[in-house]
Amino acid sequence: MKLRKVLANVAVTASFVSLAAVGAAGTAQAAGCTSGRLCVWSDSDMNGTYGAYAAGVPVLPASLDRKISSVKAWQNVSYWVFYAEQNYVRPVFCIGASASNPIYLHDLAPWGHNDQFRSMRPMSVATCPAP
Ligand SMILES: [Ca+2]
Repeated sequence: MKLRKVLANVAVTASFVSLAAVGAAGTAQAAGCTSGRLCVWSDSDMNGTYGAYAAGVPVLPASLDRKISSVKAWQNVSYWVFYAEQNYVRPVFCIGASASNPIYLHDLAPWGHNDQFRSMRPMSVATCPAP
């Protein structure tokens, strides 16, 4: 129940902050952030090392392992679940996005998840596993 409430708050916040989503620094890097992908950055505000994924990542590259600070979910059809351990162990956060509602989280620190994630994957159902 607690996790579902976080999701609702993420959706509201994301639609609010998306007005300022495309900063000058992140625009070029986000060019590869195409429909259906989850995009992540090592720094806040879509800066630093960048990765875009269309499928699950059981082991993040060293440049992003426990370094992700901002994320974008664009036109995903499912929820992306983030884990505090490799190989999808210990789910701690998830975000949902639709074609009409891209989600930008400029800074994971306020959510208590900065530099935490070690693996992540899309879930086919619109629910998040219990942490
Ligand atoms: Ca970071």
